[in-house]
Amino acid sequence: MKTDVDVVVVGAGFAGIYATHLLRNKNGLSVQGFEKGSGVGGTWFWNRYPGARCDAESIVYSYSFDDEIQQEWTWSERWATQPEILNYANFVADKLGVRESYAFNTEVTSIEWDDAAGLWTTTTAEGRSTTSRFVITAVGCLSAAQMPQFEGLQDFQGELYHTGSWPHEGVDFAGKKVAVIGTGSSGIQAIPVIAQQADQVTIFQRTPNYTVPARNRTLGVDEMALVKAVYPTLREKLKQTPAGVMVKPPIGSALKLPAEEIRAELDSRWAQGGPTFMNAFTDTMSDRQANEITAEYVREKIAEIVKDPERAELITPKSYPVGTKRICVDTDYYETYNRPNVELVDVREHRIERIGAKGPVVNGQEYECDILVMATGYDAITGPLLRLGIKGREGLPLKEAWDEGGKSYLGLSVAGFPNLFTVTGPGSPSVLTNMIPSIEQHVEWISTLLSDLEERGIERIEASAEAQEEWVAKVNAIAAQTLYPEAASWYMGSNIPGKPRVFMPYAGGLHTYRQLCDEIAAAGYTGFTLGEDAESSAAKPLVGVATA
Ligand code: N01
Repeated sequence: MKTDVDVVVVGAGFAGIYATHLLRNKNGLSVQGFEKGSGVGGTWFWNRYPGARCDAESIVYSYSFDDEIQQEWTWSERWATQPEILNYANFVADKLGVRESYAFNTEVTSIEWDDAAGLWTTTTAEGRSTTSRFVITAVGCLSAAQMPQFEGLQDFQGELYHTGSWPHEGVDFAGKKVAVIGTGSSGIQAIPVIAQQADQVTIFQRTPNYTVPARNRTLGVDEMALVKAVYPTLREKLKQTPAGVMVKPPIGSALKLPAEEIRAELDSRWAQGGPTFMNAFTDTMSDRQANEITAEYVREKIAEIVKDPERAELITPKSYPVGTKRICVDTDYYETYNRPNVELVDVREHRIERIGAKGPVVNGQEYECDILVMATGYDAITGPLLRLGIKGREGLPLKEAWDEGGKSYLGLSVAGFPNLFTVTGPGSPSVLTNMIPSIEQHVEWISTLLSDLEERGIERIEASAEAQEEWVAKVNAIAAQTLYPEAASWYMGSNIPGKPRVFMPYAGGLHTYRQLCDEIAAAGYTGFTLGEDAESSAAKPLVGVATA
């Protein structure tokens, strides 16, 4: 069956840019990309809030597939700012010439599989339809912003913003009263910067968070030159790591080491800055008692930094193990609570009742503000995919297939949805790793798969329901060996009312996962049904398969 293009790619973030490039230039396929924003960059296109930075070091939060790109681009800071990362995405997109394959300002509203014809039809908000043999979703894990449905929100008279959809022209906080709801990574990065500019900042905190100092600094030209000289070897080494980042290895079990060695290690990592703090010991993420040692260290730091003991107590996390909600990386977050223009409203016991015309209302009090910032997070990992209106075989909506949580084989492919690939989908390492190496691994694997199919004259591929069930069980079993399920986090879907509570990412490490994916490919794509087999599986009823 003739289609408009070979492949539709949804999203022009780092995954979309690379997928479009590789499929066009290596596989020789025709590609139509769709992107809701007016430009490339994905998360870095939307998250323009003040203080937005990456929490993976810039020298490794970048593509490795093209030495020319990594030699030409020079990072200026240890943790790159949002504008610098967005410039980088634009630089790469221009260099690879991928922009011409995209329709920007174009929202995809449905993607439907026609089983008889063996093709996907992607439809946009404007009603444009495009048929393709394959669809690749490159929509990111944290792109479906979560705006809580507070009563009265629509009647708020001030300016309202979500960190994940920040105005391009910026926001002027000077002389303003600002309310911030949310103290996750976004709130923790934005609050110190807003507090420096605004007259008054009122922070509404439901759950206190653990955060480690970034210790940001500029990267010298000489330092960058040294990195560039070793880039090829460095990138190869990173492929053998669980998270695709450089981390100092753990020094041993926190339960077995002497107290002074533990202290010295945590002091050293706290002074060094960044999330490597969490890698001090082998058992921090698997043993509650071991975890408590690192958690208690952060609590002591809060008590040291925050001058008002009552306030320090309120912002001290105690109800969940450190690291089970993603560890935050900040510049002067705890210090900001010493500022006279910062007020803290604890909304653990008394929740935000509603948003009044002048501001949030808690326990009967309306907190007046000119600007209300929602740093309230995302419907993570599955959310961006569910918003695409995907329907697979027999018209099965993805939403139904996932009514018990995001089930997928390898985080790449969903039973009942042939020829559809989900870059960094649920059940893949994704958010537990440096996203760019994870994206590269997925895109390269898909590209190899498509050329293998081409070579063998196979037109259809689909994850088998059995392989998917086994993979989901494996992902759950690995998560169960960790402390992650103990927190009500977005990893678990706990931040979204009604969302099934399932730990979504694969916690076995990117290196292990990469090897598994390679073995599956080498064995002829075990766990997938190919060609005729996939077609005959079309006859099998889907009910109780995809949702089993
Ligand atoms: O979102 P979050 P985020 N009433 O879900 C609160 C990545 N990221 O945008 O914890 C009151 O973590 C909510 O409270 P609670 C990174 O992976 C990376 O900050 O649910 N409060 C929480 O405090 C990160 O983990 C970078 O009780 C409400 C906050 O809003 C992920 O994105 C920077 C509420 C949401 O925190 C998400 O971070 C930024 C309500 N009704 C983001 N609803 C870096 O690279 C929600 N909250 C550094």
